[in-house]
Amino acid sequence: REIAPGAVHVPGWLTLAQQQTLVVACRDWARGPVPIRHTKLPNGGVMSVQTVCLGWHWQPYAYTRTADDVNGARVTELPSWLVELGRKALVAAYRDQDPAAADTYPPHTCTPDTYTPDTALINFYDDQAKMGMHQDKDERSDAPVVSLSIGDRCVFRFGNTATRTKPYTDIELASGDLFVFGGPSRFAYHGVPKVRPGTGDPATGLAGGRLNITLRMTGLKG
Ligand code: MD3
Ligand code: FE
Repeated sequence: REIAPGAVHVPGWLTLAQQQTLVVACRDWARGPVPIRHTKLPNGGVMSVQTVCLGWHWQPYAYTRTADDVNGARVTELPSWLVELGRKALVAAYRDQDPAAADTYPPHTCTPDTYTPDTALINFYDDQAKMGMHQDKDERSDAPVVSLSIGDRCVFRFGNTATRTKPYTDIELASGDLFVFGGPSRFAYHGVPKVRPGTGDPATGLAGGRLNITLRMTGLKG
């Protein structure tokens, strides 16, 4: 389950009830005050993924408190229950995997007890949506990123820190999966080359697209 140093995949970590709670919450956050939207990039591009943020608004390529590229509204607060979930995610991915190497990632700057994510980026993928290879480097912190996947499966591409091309590893992410990216993997290139339409379970209300929630520490104040 350790894909690379600091990059740990925990399949099926979220319970069905947690996934359903997150879907309901995401539907609510997507309505506003800042509605979910296809982010416009400064180069004129438009992302195929739709995104809504909590805590801080990701406005490519900076974090702000108000969504000046959407409607100017202040973003929804990050609820404390998501901060708690992020800490439990670090325990599951790092401490529980290898108690001897407990709290190795990132090197002692952040343990599950001090991990305090201040932003969540919620991405919705329809059948055609993709995310190109990129690094997440708008945060002023090397604390781990926690990723939660819900709904349709996808191919997640985990690369290297030097280039957006090979070598990379393709991994299937399914509903309920946790992935944590810390330490040497925090600034690796990654992307989502394809979703697998129709692979979510309609019986549980988890069909019709893919949700990914990432928890991050921006390192910003105010
Ligand atoms: C590895 N999201 O929001 S989650 C993103 O599935 C993003 O929506 C993808 O990439 C998605 O920036 C991938 C996995 C992920 C998230 C953040 C990372 C992997 C990461 C940050 C550093 C390294
Ligand atoms: Fe990313």
